[in-house]
Amino acid sequence: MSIDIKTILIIEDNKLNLKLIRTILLISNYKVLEAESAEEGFQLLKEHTPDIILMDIQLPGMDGLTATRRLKATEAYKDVPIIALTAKAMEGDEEKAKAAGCDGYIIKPINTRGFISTLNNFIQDSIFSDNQKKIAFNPEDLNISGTLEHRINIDDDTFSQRRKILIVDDEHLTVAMIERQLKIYSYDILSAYCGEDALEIAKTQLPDLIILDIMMPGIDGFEVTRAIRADSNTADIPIILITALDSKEDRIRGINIGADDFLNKPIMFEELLARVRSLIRLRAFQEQVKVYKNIKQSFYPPDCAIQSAPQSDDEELLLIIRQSDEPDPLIDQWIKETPFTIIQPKNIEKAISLINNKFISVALIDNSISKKDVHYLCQRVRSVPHQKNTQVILISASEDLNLYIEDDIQCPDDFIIKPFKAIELNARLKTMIKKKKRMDSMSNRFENALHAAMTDPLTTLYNKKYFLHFLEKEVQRVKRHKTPLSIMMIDIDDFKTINDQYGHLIGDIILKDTARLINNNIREVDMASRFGGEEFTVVLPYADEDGALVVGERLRSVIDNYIFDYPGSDVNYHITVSIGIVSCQNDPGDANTMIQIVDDMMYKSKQNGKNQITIKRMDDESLPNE
Ligand code: GH3
Ligand code: MG
Repeated sequence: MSIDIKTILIIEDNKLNLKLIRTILLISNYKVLEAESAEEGFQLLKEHTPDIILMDIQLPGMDGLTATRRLKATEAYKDVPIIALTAKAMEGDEEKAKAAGCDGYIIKPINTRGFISTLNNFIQDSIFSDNQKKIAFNPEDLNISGTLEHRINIDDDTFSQRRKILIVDDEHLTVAMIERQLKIYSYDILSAYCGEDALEIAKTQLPDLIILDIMMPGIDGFEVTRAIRADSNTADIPIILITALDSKEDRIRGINIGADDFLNKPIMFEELLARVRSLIRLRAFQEQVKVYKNIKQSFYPPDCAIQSAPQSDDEELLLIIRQSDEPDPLIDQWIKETPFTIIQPKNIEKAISLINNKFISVALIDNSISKKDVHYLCQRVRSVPHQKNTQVILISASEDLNLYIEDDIQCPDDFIIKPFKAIELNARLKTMIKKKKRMDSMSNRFENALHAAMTDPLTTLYNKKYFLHFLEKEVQRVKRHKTPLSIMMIDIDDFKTINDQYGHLIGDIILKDTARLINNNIREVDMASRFGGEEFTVVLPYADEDGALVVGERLRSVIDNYIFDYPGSDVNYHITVSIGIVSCQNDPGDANTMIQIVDDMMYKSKQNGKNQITIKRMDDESLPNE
């Protein structure tokens, strides 16, 4: 039984959170099902069996805890891990989630960096077997009435859609041969017999991959590569160059002008398929990065790209896994002379431990270990989040490579046939390291940028930009659905004195703790952010004047009664806050007006003696005069 891509069902009504979680999951090769309510989630469960469910606690209609209780009481689903998504860690939420049967919880805003590893922990801990998955699901068990249309997110087609490959060679026979073989694997094939046609097809059809012969009359493969890289529409399309055997210069030239990989003539099909698959994976990845970029841009201007630290090739670690009691002079000799840093674990267990704990660029697996172990190691490398772009090469003496290519997830990225030439292997490793780095820098850059774009580093609350984005969306929602909305501004009283008396370091710690107190004492649907220096905002969807006042008074008194007491300091600090609130029943005007009014209300609290709340209700009549 092959290990398939894990399926995650997200039940979450906040579209932005949904989109963020979806993107992170897709980028990490999960399949994503999504529902905006528990009822919709149940409908999806009739036809799909996810490996894990991420359940928002606060949902319209049936809430997440009730939904969890029902799923856990249903035979077919009792073993599917359910992770509660709690918007804020309200004290007691963890217990409530546990009592309802949740297997864990993740606090929103999700930490984009730790999210996947947290999730993987839950998946690895689960003892869910395939037999259990197949038990018929009876929707009656869940008391659902009526039907809802279910939908699967279109983005996950990235991993299943048919991919277009352009084959370019002036030898018709070579094109026909590659075409016939790749068609078996459900790729759509385009063909061209000269460089001019290749460029035309590349521009108009935007294939997912180009396999390109170097030696052609007219425009040769190098020139085609250069032209494709120079056009921004086609610059990202992966290119495999077909070179004559022993053409080291061609390879170096090819790398320099931007080819991604090479194949020797005569073409060996297993090699071809491995390279095609690994570059198509790169392509799918690039597309997901684009989705990621779009989300980021939806709430942050495009100036926040964080460059990942450039690494030199010398820092790249290579792992070679082989039967240690079988000396192999060829490999031994290569290890002695290669410029790369190689680690050789003594057995599979050591190899796994290295895969889990080190950053490996390329794992070379010798076929002296069993086929079962080769598959296991491939799958293992791909399941460790920080090695998701690590390349796997199988070194094989056998020509019978098709033994290893049945399954995409367990298939090596590339093959090297023994006896190999050291120069050949080194050149191949160089292109693989380059590819891995490209993928790493894309994922790091966007994960970092996304995280930085949303959060305030000191308090880890959302930042002002994200607050503005969120408020804008809430205002639109209120206009459509005519539900109440309140916002609150909280400013620490006399904070300058704290800084002046005790220093900015203590000031920072108090700011952080105040943020935590605010975050722990608002509802799950509320969203707290750091608006500026010692000023915080809370958006309270669905809260009217009375509701907002209850939350405001709770925050004011929690902070007023809190003693900030730190180890190593004998001072007990105390602060108070001034709060402004604006509430609207159905027409919030626009976000800027609300912010202006809530700011004025906060200043009124200051003027009236601090440590208090001033509230204003905005309604249709009062708006134009304010
Ligand atoms: P008021 O009661 O009128 O709000 O008085 P205040 O002293 O709190 O307000 P003021 O606007 O005069 O000063 C705000 C202070 O907050 C000054 C600034 O140094 C401090 N502050 C702003 N951001 C930070 C920060 O990130 N860390 C620290 N430690 N202090 C900060
Ligand atoms: Mg202040």
